[in-house]
Amino acid sequence: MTTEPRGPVDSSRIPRYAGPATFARLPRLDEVPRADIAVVGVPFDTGVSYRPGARFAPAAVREASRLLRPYHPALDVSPFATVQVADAGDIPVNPFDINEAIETVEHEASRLQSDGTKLVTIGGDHTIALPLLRAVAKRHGPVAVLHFDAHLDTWDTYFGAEYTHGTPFRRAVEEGIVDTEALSHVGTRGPLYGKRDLEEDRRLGFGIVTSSDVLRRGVDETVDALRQRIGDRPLYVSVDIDVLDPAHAPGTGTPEAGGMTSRELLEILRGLAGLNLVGGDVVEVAPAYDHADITSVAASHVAYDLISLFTLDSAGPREEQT
Ligand SMILES: [Mn+2]
Repeated sequence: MTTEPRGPVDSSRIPRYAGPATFARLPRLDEVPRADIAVVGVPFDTGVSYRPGARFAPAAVREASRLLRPYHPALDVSPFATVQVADAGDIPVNPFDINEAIETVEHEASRLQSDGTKLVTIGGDHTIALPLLRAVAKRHGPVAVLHFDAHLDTWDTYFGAEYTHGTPFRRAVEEGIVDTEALSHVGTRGPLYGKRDLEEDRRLGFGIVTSSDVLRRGVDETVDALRQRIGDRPLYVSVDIDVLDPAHAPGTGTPEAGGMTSRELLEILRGLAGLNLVGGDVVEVAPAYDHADITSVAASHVAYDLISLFTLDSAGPREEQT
């Protein structure tokens, strides 16, 4: 690429709170020739089992992302100056037909990735992880999955429905689109229906780092274990914001006490630098239950860290950048 990436609106000239919101004030995808990384919203919450409202998350997270600044000191990278990052808007999905919505997400995510663009998706409820995984598996084959969540999301059905926000990772294993040697849940906690939930989850191939494991082992040991399991496989990172304690993410559909802090989550994400990241999402923000944008701010930082990790990957090792 000979042309410089087009960066965000200059916040030293136009205040951050002015104008319509795109993610981090980035250009829209239709304002640039192509993007290395695109942020896309999926305003969908028809798959939820408890509180609805995640359909409003893409708009809320874009608003909360106005304060993101262009340099990431912990990763020593300026993502928006290094590669072209753009906001691809929202994928318009049918709120009345889950199967059609899943097809639309798969189709649109595949289309957006067709020229090598990597996607950071803002949900939406967790149902959308299935079509997003299908789209990355089409390009990369079965992928390793790092799944941050209070819940397993490997249940079989709810009220007879196979496609819900509690079932995407079981469907993904059944469809053969994930690498069952490298599937991990992080931050799991809270009551289950029974011990069988854990047995079935293990049988599907998942390893679990619980919320209390993160507390007891700490971030570094957690990161080491995860990196060993992932190796150099193509990796998809799915972040259900309810992995955070309700103190750090009150605005979500199925809150559980005893969760990670936003600091722990961001530190673990930064520990993934250098891995072969091929896609990521942050889901389950439900703004109507939020207070002072706590949850949307956390989600905007998760998306920013995913973008920064992609940038390090695209730009090569850090020492080669200058
Ligand atoms: Mn989930």
